[in-house]
Amino acid sequence: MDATHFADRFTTTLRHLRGVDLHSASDVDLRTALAHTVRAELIDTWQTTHGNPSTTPQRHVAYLSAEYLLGTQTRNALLATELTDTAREALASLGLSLDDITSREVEPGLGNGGLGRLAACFMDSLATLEIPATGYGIRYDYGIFRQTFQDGNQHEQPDTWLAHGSPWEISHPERAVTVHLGGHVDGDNTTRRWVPERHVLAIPCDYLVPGYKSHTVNLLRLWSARATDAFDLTIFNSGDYEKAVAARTYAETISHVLYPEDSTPQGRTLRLTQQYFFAAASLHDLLTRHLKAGRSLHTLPDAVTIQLNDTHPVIAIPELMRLLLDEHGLSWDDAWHITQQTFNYTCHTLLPEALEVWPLDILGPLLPRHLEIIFAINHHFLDDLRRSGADELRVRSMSLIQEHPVRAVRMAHLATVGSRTVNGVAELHSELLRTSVLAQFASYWPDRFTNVTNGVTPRRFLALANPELASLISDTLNVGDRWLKDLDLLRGLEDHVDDPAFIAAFREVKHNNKERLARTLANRDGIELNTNAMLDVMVKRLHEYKRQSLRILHVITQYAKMKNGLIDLATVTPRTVFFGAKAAPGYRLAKETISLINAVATTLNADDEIRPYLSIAFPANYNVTLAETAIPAADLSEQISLAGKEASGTGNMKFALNGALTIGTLDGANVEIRELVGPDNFFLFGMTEPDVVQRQRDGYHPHTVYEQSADLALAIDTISSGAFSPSEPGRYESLVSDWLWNDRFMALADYEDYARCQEAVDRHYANPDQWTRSAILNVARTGFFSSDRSIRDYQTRVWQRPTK
Ligand code: F58
Repeated sequence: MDATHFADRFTTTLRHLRGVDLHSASDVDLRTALAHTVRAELIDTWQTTHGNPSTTPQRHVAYLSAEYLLGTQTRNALLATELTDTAREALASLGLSLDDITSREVEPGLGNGGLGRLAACFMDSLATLEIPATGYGIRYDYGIFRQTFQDGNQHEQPDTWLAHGSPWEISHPERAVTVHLGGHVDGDNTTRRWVPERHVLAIPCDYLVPGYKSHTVNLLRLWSARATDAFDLTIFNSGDYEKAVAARTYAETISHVLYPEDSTPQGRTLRLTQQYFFAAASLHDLLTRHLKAGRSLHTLPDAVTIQLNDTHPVIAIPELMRLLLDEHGLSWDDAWHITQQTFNYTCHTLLPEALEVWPLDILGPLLPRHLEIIFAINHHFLDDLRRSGADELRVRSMSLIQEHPVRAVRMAHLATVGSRTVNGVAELHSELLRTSVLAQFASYWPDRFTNVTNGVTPRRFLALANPELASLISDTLNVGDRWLKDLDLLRGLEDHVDDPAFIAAFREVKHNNKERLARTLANRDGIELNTNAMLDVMVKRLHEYKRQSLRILHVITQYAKMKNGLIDLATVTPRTVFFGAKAAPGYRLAKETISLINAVATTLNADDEIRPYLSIAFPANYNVTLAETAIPAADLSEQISLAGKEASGTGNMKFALNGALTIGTLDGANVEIRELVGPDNFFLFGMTEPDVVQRQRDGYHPHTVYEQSADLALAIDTISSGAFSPSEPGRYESLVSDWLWNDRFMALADYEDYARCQEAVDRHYANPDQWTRSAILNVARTGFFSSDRSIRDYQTRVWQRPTK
């Protein structure tokens, strides 16, 4: 398509779809028409990809995830279809700017953080690698809350991403699937029949997922809940209008809002309803397609492989069993074989409190037949276990049912028993799954466990986010943009690490990215960014284990020393410390940490003497769109979780790929990043995972650490003195006392080593050639972290394994 053709289609779409002409078009009209113009291209490709599933030789991948943190769509679709320049030229010929139109696009924030963003990267890579796949999830009316700060405290506003419609969505109410809930189970020992009490409709809302320069467009199918008409009508006829409205409300509540949790599941009925709602609708979709293609249910595992993104969709395991047993009349053994060979489970955590359990008194009333099936699965499993010689202690600890503090289903156990493969998301994480979290399962089924280290899509996080670096890479490597599909080619940059012209160009790109971030922050937040300072960035959900507290304590020490004349300002490497973080609404300590960071920011940024050397930028509402501007501008990437707690991290990979150096612990994928970039190009500090275990065994007393570290004490005492809360000196007492007497994630224990390591960062930065060299080597050596590589690993280690 050339620019004239594009412009023509665009203006026609504007007229026919929005009923306006160029002169009367609003921002929303322009955005919508642009999206539809590009979407039309994708639909043509999509029809060839999904034309006839029965001729597809590869297993179809079904990715089940309660979250997809997509980011904006238009620029990505233009990139994938190679229409960016065409669109730019076309719009310019109409007196419009592509960048203006796309910069106002609203991102669908249908995820909390890393897990949801990973799902989005994987969808991109599946399509790019031309693997037939469908992503299934929930179309929340409201995504992750919009964060605002009032007096430095986090407030949550509803995320109204659908206010002006969603031009990328194709909704099919006529293809609604009915999902059943509640009720009871009838029948005798041999035939069981679920008699549900309620019925809701699941409406498929489809998003096209284009592969980059590929012939594949996959589908992301998000389910939206609606009341069934039949249900409404019965009640309407009885004249009870309030009850009818209540039924509608009940149904529509299911997909109304994303739970803004980060790692502690809250065990609410609505959450389980959401999980079952999308798992059931997705399985219905998969089975219908399978049967329509004339295939037998016995061949399901050969045709389809289902990847469970954490335990949120794991209720699909008993649901498939129910369909096979109750609806299709298969024997238990056949149904179990099919089920167990179809599912695979990815675990994303190491925190015990993040492992989902569903109390029987929630699960039973909502899904009575599923609970029976879970008991039966457990019965068979525990029998086998006993036959293998396991003692009762082992049997109890591996059971799918926990007895204390309340009887509940352990979803990670159900997932492990019901899946062909279980994987962790980084080498260290997978190892810790095998040796601690799921150790007993790993010794029982050693072959079931594997690792697939996470990755990120270079299309969004390099080509779109960092166009200047992308074109520098293309110019330097001389392979066009082939590297975007084969990220290991970045290795070729190592040949240029001593080339002065390349070094200068690389440095200029980084500086331009800082200028771009500065413009964004000025417009978006009214924040002024010093583009001549080192940009030190910590962006991620706020959680104790990630240790934003460690970062802010060190900033406070530096500030206090500068104020007290303990640091000669003339020797200081100027830094801006950038934070982006949302806290779960009910997470008190996390919200206090946000308040503290904002208070310190206010104090530092208002101090004319200090600000040129040390300042804080903490824009509210960090999201994918802001990440795309912040990450390319960063010099230093803070990945400072307590070793053994961050499953992988994916932000860490995005920073390294964009030429930031990492200061980090040996945790998650940091371990692999450091191995690849080399110890000279990575700032390592802190306890290792075995150190942590040992220290906890020996008895950890944070107050003693405080007494022994003058610098740490200086930071904590400065807070306690009310330096950041003059009208209320005791404002941060709860944080301080938690550090001194609890400090579950041992921020204090790692403080001294962290401070030492930050000095090494300053020294390295003081030598720009040395720093840039390290930054280039980070880019050159981290091609491994493309999500294309992750997906290839899933193909060979998980999806293409022969069925047994
Ligand atoms: C994250 N988990 C891990 N969970 O923390 C991170 O290390 C990893 O890189 C990433 O997954 C991808 O594997 C995560 O983001 C959630 O957000 C859940 C949302 C639903 C409630 C429980 C936490």
